[in-house]
Amino acid sequence: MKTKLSIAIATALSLPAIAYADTQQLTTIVVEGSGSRPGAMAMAPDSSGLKDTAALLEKVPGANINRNGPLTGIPQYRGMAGPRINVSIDGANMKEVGPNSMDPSLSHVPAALTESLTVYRGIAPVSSGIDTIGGSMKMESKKGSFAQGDDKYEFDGALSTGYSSVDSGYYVAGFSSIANDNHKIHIGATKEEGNDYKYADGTVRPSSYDRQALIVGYEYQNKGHEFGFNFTDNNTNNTGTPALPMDIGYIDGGLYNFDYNWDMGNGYKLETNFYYQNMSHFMSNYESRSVNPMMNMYMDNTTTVKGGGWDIAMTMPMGSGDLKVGFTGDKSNHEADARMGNGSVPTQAMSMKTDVFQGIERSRYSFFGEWKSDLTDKLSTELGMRYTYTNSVAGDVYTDIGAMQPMAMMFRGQEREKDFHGVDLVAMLRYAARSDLDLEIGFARKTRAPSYQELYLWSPQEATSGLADGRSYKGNLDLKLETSYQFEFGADWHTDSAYFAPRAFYHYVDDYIQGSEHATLTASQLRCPTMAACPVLEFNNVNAHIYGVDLETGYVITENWRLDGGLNYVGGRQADGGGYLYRMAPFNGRAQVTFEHSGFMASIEGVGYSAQNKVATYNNEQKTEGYGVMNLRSNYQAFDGFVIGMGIENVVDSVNYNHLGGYSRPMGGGGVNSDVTQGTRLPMPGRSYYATMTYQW
Ligand SMILES: [Cu+2]
Repeated sequence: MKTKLSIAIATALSLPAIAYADTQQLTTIVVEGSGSRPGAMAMAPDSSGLKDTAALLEKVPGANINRNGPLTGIPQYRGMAGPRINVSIDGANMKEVGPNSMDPSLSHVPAALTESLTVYRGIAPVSSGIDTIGGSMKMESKKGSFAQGDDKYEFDGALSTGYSSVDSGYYVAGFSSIANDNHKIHIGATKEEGNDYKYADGTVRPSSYDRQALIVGYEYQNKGHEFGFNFTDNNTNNTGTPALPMDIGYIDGGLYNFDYNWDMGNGYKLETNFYYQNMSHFMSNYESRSVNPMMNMYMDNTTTVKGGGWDIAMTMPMGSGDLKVGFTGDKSNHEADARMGNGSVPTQAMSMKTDVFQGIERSRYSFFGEWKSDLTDKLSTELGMRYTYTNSVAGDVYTDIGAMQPMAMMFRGQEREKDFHGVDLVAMLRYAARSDLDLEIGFARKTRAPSYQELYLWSPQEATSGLADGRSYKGNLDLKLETSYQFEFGADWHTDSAYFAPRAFYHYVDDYIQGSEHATLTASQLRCPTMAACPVLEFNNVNAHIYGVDLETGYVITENWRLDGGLNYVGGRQADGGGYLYRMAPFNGRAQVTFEHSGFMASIEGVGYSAQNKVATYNNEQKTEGYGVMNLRSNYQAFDGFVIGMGIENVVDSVNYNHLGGYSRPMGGGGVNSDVTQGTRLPMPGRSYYATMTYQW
């Protein structure tokens, strides 16, 4: 695995790479699409980043996380999140088993088994996937490396463990691969467990977690042919999602990946990927939290997803550049069965049953062509086009609940098969203005078909891909697809000792899907999210602007000292005067000073978030105050391959509220209940001491 890390580092800046990258079993973050400078960085060990791969996104320009629980981090990129971002896991577009995104794709493989996380900065290329309206990310699990040369063997592996004090959490991870120059097998496993986390004024309940993961694979390479089979399995047990109305009981299941690549020479290359996934999930409002005695309603929901897909692409020389053409597609089936028990835990015999989602099938067939070329020695271009046909159907629904019968009847009588045709276009121009300055300009049109939740939520429910706004939603069978027109301008200045790469963007989104009150929807929800009643929202098409600036910068002061930082600003509002968009990352920045000397590294990191006062009115989004956090990190390579890491996060133990973290949904009042008042913003973890230990060979 050393080889792949070093490659990533070598393609990074002309700056000295962060040396601890090579000495730790760490995930590499690759920020792709920065013109001449595909940047890569390995992250310093940090307690959250070891647990949740999505946490690494806070360090990527323009990216952030909508956090609904310790393992439930939904990627946000420039104000868009959830189904608007294409996330691939080992080349597969995984489908979440939770209709409320309790298992975002990045939670499938823990950070300790993740080789790299790639984020396309700015406009994502059409070749990176379907539905890239908000961006595109790809994660690769660890797979080890082939031996170089005949009769050689390569034996890679790592053992690591870590502890964090704020949740008394630990993880253990093991990975091993053995290979010659043709064959390679690998296996890896992790176990992570932690209690409810603490903050200066108490404990957030439930926020404990418990996950085991397994990865196994075989790969073969010979004379330009590569074949791989990979299996990744996630087994999550009771894990809190305090920003949602229920918690994870379990998430179980795996992803099977097959890929075959053939490098035919002379610039011709075939890449194929096939995958299948089968997962099941249980969530409830009574296993990890207490049921509100005034409502006395016990609820659970069992869900499944079966899905699969393919990605076939061929690259060939064309004109002055390379043309890549491809055929991508997938199909997924979703079921969600809810049970309610009045005054007691529901059982098969004694409960009121409701099909929240029944017989959902969503299929996508998509073709693309992408041409990349150097036009002159200073000018290069990327032109792409993708056409996607999305077909979506839903079955009949059943409910035992009398009050919901008319809605079920109405849904059964409606045409539920929907077709969407989306055309994506990308045009980018990159210009090397000087040897140390690259400029980039880009235009795109990106589309996204409505999700099955947005279409088929037939009764007011909170199954909304993790919006966590406390509101019940109703689907809308008349939704149109979203179309975003995107403009991007970036500059990239880099010398031997410094870099500065700002980017500005403006997106106009036609038919942006968000909730709105509706005249015919007279039903109101009983709590939202406290005891106050409020109107149910319906998904509708509006128009929106999203705009902003993000930048990354760094400076190597001396051989031992370096400085890195970033700033992110995003704003979004409805074009038709309907107010601001929901859950937009506040203006934020980070700066880190790093000292390195012969195997020892120490850094001090400052993270600042400004207040978010530009909040959505349609769902009464709450404002959030600004905050600053200081983190101290260090690690030491005691001998070759053995590294100890230690640090303190939130050193001053301040109480901070993450605007992207949602409201506390469980009962408040302390004791077995949360110390956070129901319906108020969830505090972030307090001071945490952490330690990690890694041995790598
Ligand atoms: Cu769930």
